[in-house]
Amino acid sequence: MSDKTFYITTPLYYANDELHIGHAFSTLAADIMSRFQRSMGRKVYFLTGSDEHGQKVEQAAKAKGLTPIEHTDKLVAKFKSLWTLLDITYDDFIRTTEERHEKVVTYVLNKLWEQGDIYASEYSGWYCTPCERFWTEKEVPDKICPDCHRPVQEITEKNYFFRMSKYQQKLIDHITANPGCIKPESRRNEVLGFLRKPLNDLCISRPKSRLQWGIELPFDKDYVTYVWFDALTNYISAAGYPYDMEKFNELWPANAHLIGKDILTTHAVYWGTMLLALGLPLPMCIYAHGWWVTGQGKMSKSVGNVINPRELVATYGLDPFRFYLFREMIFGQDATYTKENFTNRYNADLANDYGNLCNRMLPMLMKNREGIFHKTEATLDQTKEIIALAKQTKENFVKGMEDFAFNEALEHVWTFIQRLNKYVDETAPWKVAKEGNTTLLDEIFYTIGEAIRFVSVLVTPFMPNLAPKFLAQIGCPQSMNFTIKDLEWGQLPEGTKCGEPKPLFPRIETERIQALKSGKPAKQAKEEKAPKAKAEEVSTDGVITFDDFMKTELCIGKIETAEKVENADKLLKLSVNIGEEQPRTVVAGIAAYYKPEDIVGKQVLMVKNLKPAKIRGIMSHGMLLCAETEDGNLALMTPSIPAKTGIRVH
Ligand code: ME8
Repeated sequence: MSDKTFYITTPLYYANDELHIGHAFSTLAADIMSRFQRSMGRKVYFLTGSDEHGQKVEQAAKAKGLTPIEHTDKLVAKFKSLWTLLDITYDDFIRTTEERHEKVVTYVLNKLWEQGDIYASEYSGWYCTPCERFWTEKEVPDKICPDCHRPVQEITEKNYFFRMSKYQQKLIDHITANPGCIKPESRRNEVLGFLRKPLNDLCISRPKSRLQWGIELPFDKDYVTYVWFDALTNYISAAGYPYDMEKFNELWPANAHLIGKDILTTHAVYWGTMLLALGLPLPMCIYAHGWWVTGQGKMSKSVGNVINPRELVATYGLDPFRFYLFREMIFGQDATYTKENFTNRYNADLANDYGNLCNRMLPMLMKNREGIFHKTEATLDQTKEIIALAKQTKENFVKGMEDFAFNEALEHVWTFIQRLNKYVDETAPWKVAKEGNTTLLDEIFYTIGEAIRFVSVLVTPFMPNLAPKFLAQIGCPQSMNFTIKDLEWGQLPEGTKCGEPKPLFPRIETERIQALKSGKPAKQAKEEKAPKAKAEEVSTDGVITFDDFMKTELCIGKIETAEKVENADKLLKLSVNIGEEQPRTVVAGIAAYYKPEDIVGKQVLMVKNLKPAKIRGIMSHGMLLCAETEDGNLALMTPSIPAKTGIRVH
């Protein structure tokens, strides 16, 4: 790993409107990567900012009765307050209206003008005002903008052009020789495909008669600079070019420009050729991630399907929000946000898997070993397996992160957490405590404690507030300041005393759980305020007769098959053998707690004579009995020893 400062950037978001989770996602990706790199011992420079010139901003300000700068000042304050809320650790926030930026744009324009890479020409084309771009006759046969689908107008005017075409072959050669320079691979292929056609030169000016709000061209006072030419330059202006070359040489080339796939061409082609013309190295990697979409496609204000990050943070907390976005999206592909899917992720991964580990172990440690971890030799095969897996998990996590595969990195950690929960089941420390085998008990506790430390250090870039709280719960002093780089098994000191156990991820109560608790189907449980009872059959204190009870036929069933129900994260479709000719199909809301492969073969208690009901198009006939566990999980009721399948339960 080189000593160069890891320089990472986000797009400069348009200061024309407020930000949504799509923008938050790009900035969080850069934040998580920055935190990870710092934890790997590297120096980091993390740049974000605001794109403040151009027609979109000018129009948005006008609509509000403000001057452009009054308008952008207000929005920039909102951008910054969102980044504070999301705990974004940027090193620099650049505004394209700042003098330090404007003077670099002027420098670049002058340099390219003087070297002949910018020229004036009469231009006639079809202009789209909202997109601020020209289209050729061929590109708009129906006179509708291919991007925003609004009408375009024919305009003929003198403009200034950057000789993008001159650098086309150089750019192709660079992208071909550097496979990692545009990621993922599919986006690199997209750019190479685009470059197969001859590139037009880029119109980099706008006459002031049409647009006032921009950086004036140094060689023609009647024009301002095209907003993309201006904005892209931020990546070098913030890095010190050309006035602080010491800083610039430490930072440039950028390690990563994180962007969404919508602005790939501007970054890979416009920016790439601009840098080639300036004689500067190209960024090491442009990473174009996918979009967050809702049921109605890509989020946009005009469609009205925008998810506000502030609301999600207020509802679920910051760290679960940060975690969800990266666990759910395969970086590079699109992902769909739904409330249901958020709740399921939270309950399954955070409340159950991660939160549970601490909640299960710490009270036992306090009860049996006065809350103290003792370092012992690893004697059990399972302990040795956990230690080996911890090391492997760190390696896989680091590899995933270095490759921007955030979700893969997290996947490795969660596989480890799930193995740990099994370790607790297999080693059954509550039994070992009863037998009085304190050496073995210490081995088990230390293994779990050390594993929680491993997990918490790894996930700190994603959950910078709660992961350290897990470390505090197992007693790690803050001063130990564990880093991913130095993470080794066995660093939890002998004699560490655990802190106060507190559930850090309280379960989100879904309608289904409320229904399970109340014993009513979800819809009914929601609709019914008070259970209806027949006065003549049920006494006023809720006591039922033997005959009433006997109306409910309970039996032992054996789960033969289990599979997830498509598009329903909470449901499993089970076929349950209850000794009848055909197994029963039962749809159960347990997918957040049980994986299909874990419950096949299990015996369960089932209500046999429940009226069949259609759930998600599947006829479900029967209901499994479940109970909430002390730590907020859901336990399927099973016989304590194998019983006869199909037998009635009294
Ligand atoms: O394009 N899902 O600014 P912008 C994921 N000013 N990411 C999304 C998203 C979504 N639904 N919506 C937006 C601009 N983004 C220019 C950039 S850079 C020199 C100039 C993110 O405010 C994503 O990173 O329209 C996308 O590329 C960016 O916001 C666009 O932000």
